Amino acid sequence: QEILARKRIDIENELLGGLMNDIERRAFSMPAPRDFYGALAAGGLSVIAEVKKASPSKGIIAPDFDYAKIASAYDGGGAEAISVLTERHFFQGSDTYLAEIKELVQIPVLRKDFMIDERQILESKAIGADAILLIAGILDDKTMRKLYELAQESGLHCLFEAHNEAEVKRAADCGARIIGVNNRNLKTFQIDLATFEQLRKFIPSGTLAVAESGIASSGDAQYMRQAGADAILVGETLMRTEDPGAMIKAFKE
Ligand code: IGP
Repeated sequence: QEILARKRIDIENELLGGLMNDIERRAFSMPAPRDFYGALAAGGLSVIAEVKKASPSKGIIAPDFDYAKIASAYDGGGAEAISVLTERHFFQGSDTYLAEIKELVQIPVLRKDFMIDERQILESKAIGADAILLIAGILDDKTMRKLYELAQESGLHCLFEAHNEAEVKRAADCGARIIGVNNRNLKTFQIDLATFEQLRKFIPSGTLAVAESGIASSGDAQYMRQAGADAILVGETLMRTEDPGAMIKAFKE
């Protein structure tokens, strides 16, 4: 709730301050987004590697945060896509990180943020995102559909995030082609990898299933794959390792 309250203030400040025209202009001058769905659907276990400096549950994860170096290591290390936190106050993210990383890498880039307002879609396009996150738990059906529709008009793919059966079903009913199950409860921050396994069966066939959060070893990655994950989304573990490429490789074995 606190994160969403801050997000609303951010949106008003940035987007209402006469900046919307500029964002629109930039959004429409961007090249077509990269194919996030296609990157994940290529077969085997795909890895979405996350660039995240800090989080509310873990505090500072990467004190000497060299996001360009990390993103290059992910790209060269065989990740299928990169997720970049852009939320400022709780994750110490930035739109600039995403924009710079997009220029640096070849693979699609997911904007990891709390999308609650229509204006954030064009903003995402303008900063170079190829895909956005839609968290079912913070959106009502009407807003989720509207954001999805606008994203599709902008050529952005959507990763829908769910944490219980009802949310998976709402995302599926909305027409989601990629559904992520967050193993972390966003209210308590508790991790339970069995969440993915329990909810996988509610994700329709033909829809990509992404296991998110708490993946700390190649054993965890294998568990997610055996439970039916097409992709895993890994942040903290990859941020803390010396050799992200080796770890991505181990996840896929
Ligand atoms: C990554 P982890 O435990 O590997 O660092 O988790 C990712 O799933 C997590 O950052 C995340 C997230 C979110 C962050 C999942 N859903 C929504 C912000 C907002």
